[in-house]
Amino acid sequence: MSPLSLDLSPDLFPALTEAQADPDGPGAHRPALRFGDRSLTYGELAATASPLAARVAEAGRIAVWATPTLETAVAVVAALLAGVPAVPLNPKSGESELGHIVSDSAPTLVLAAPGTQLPPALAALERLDIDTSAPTTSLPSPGAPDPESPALIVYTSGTTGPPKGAVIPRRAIATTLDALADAWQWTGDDILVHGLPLFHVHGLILGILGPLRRGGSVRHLGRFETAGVARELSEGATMLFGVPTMYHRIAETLPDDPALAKVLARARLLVSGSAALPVHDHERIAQATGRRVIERYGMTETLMNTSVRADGEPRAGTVGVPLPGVELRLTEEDGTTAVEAYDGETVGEIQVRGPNLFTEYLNRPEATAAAFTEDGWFRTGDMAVRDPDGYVRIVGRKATDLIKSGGYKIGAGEIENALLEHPGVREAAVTGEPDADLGERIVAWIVPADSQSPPTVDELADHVARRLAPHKRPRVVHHLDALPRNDMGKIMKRALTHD
Ligand code: MCA
Ligand code: AMP
Repeated sequence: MSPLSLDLSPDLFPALTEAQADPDGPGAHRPALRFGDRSLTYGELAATASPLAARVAEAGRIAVWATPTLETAVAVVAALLAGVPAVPLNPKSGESELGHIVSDSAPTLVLAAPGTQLPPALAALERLDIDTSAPTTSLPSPGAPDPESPALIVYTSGTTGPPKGAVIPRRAIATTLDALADAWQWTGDDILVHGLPLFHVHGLILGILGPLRRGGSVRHLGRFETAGVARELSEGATMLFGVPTMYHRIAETLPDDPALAKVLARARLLVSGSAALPVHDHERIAQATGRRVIERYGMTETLMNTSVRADGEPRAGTVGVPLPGVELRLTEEDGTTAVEAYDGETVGEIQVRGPNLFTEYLNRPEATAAAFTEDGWFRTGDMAVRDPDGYVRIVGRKATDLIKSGGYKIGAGEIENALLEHPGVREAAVTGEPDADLGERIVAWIVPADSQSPPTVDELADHVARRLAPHKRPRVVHHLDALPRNDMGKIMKRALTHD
């Protein structure tokens, strides 16, 4: 592992500061962001984001309607320049999820692209349109914020109850991005392409703030499509970020698309994360392109923990080695005794410590305390083994009630609660089952209120999508006469199998 000097400087975007100081200099003309046919150079981004930063500087906390657009990137940069914490909202969130996030995070303002219609759950908030069209001269940024101050509050699902807001300080963003720069030899010359959503760590922090911190650029596809990936890589993009579902779709497309294989072969780095990349997809891509996808492992609460390094061996099925500055250990069942073995077979829970960690779950001191050991290690809940050379292989998860579908973390409990609010459902249990495209798909097991006319899968999918979010909708529904329960009345999910 190479040494890394951790830059805790509050200036998250030196290239932007430089463009602001010298609006006619060469740095100001470098491309920063591109979404479809709309783009901003560093000079234009500084000129667009700094007046917005001045407008929001007095807000306690802001929400950003995080559509996959230029506006979202500008709004988040403005919040960071102003030192005002931003809560990115999934624009497909349903009423109950949005209502929870807004009442929990209590933003004073919501920033949205002009013309976007906002749902009733946001009606009580003052709205500010994000204007990217008419850059004026940039204004000086407000004072340098404390590195420990909150930068983003990102909502993430747990096994039960509604999502929790992970408070991510500026220090964690700066250090994780610099650690990745070290591991991936990521520089300002890189051009990143991706089509990830902008309300989670992967798409927003790595995919937008990452290139901006390096002084490089990002081209966002609006939505993921293999044709868009091929086009951008053929027009100069050097890196691709995606979740395994995206690489699965690439692997499926490759046999019929030699042009895609050609441009992937030329890319500097193909990176997968947010869930395990199946070895079969890894190998299919390697075979068709001669290139291996590298995996990195992270979490909303910890940002990035490990990665295969650009100068390391990209071994299928592993997430590489701890990033510079990150301490990682495996622990035994008791959660405190460290596993010393590097034998590729002794399983332990991954715990991490380092400047990449979040500060707390907003308004949830008990949940925050429970997430850490007494000596400050964060319990990830991920189970892994370590190879003799230190490579980490994730082999499972402690909680069976967490489902990773399309790279999204989804709690079984929140879907069960939503299903129980449907008049046609008397009892409900939710599990995940393997899915070649999504990794896991959500399965609902329900006892209908009326066995003669049970609700259909579409009805329940719509119900969950409207309340929570479309990616949380069940894809399969089984009807049962009763749920299997133990003597204590607890649902035995392991007994839920087909037929
Ligand atoms: C379908 N749709 C519906 C319904 N059915 N909408 C409302 N009600 C319904 N009943 C819509 C969907 O909203 C979507 O709309 C379209 O139909 C297709 O949906 P679906 O098949 O579910 O998904 P997909 O579009 O095929 O999505 C696959 C995907 C997506 C693109 C891979 O899952 C994705 O973007 N995943 C990324 C997750 C991610 O970024 N995770 C990072 C968190 P429309 O077509 O309009 O969209 S993890 C993280 O950050 C940590 C730190 C880490 O390590 O990275
Ligand atoms: P989230 O809470 O949505 O940020 O998701 C974090 C979780 O995603 C981790 O705890 C892991 O279970 C999973 N994850 C992220 N990256 C990887 C990876 N490369 N391989 C396997 N699992 C991953």
